Amino acid sequence: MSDFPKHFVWGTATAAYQIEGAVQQDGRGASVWDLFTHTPGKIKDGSNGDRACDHYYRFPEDIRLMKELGVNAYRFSIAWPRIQPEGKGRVNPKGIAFYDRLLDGLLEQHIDPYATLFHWDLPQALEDQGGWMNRDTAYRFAEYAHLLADAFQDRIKSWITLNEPFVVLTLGYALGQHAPGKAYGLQAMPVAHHQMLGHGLAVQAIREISQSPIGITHSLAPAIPATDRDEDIQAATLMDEFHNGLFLDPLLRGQYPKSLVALMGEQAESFIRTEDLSVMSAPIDFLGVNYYAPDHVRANSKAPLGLEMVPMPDRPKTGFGWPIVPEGLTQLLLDLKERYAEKLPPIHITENGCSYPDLPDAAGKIDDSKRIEYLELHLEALLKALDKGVDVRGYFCWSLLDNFEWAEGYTQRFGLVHVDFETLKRTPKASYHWLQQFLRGR
Ligand code: GCO
Repeated sequence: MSDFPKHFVWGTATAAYQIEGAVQQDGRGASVWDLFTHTPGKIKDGSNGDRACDHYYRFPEDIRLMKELGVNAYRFSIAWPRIQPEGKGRVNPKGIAFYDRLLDGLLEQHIDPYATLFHWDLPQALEDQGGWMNRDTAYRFAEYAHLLADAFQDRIKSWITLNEPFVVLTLGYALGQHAPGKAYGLQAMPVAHHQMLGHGLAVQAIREISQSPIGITHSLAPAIPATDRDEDIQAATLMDEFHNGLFLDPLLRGQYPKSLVALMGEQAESFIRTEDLSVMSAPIDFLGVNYYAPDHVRANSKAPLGLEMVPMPDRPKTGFGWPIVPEGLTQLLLDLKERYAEKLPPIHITENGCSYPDLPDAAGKIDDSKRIEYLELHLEALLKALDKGVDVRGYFCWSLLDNFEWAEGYTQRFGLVHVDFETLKRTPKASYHWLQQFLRGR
């Protein structure tokens, strides 16, 4: 093949809380990230998403940037608290109206909307009832999905139910580093199960109304042992099952990895019901894969799961300190193909990108050559997987805009477009122009 297929999907990705701002405008309810970011000490630079990129008001300019970039798709997320301020019941018409306008703007420019229904901004009112620790939230999520399908029908060209339930489990409920800031450790496992149950119920709810493809986005990574010692190899195997298998096995096989059922122990009986696994494994049309870097794993008997993530000393790093390992993307995709074979649906890379402290020079230009190199290397790695028969249909660069990077606040910049968070001025970086040129040929 040695080039991307003619009808390959090229997009950029964002998320509501990271770019929209307008957190108290037009009837939006509070999300767990509103409370978390306004709790002192939670965010590295003490910032929040109250204004972010002001995308709620500036989305026409951002659509123009996508159009000029030459992408044919845009992955964004719908803020649940804009649609149902209490997470259930009452629907906020101004919330529906905002996404109506956004969809119209995208469709006018022939940019296919890929909508993520949950990208971490759970309505606080649901968290007050236990959030994803509470099985009821799965059913509230399905109701929310159903009303979105009813409101937007097939103007949403692809539905993505959840974004990265692994990160919600680990950072949101096990370690407390993300909203809602719970540190339940391994007692947080119901969060994994209830999110995947919500996914399965939402697939059923959407399919009652919409014919558009439905998928889910997972953060996935190959697990690399830090040394060839047996204990590190075993630790990497466990990390692979915890990071990848915990979500992909129920989704694609209708069962949990045996090692994790043992790990969950008795608590598993308290939240896993037999019929749940068949709901979770409802056939999907695509699997969204977010890839940034591998998991580099070492055994540590004192750590939870008996393992820890360690730096990769011999690899270049991004501005975020993440190792640059493009071959990890090829390996991940080949592993998925081998493990799940005919159960593996087509794949979209729904996020890939890097953070660097990009600032304009005296002439106002931003020469982010390292981002260009990162993207080139990862697209080459992606092409290697396609050449070996992995069915990848699309690639979404994270991110269109510099934005609110969760617990890092505005200290990390992932955008193809620089945002001055004082003036909100958008400035396309060199990587934007590079990608524009790359897409022109396609
Ligand atoms: C994620 C989230 C994004 C992040 C991006 C950079 O994958 O963690 O989907 O919201 O901002 O990945 O960390």
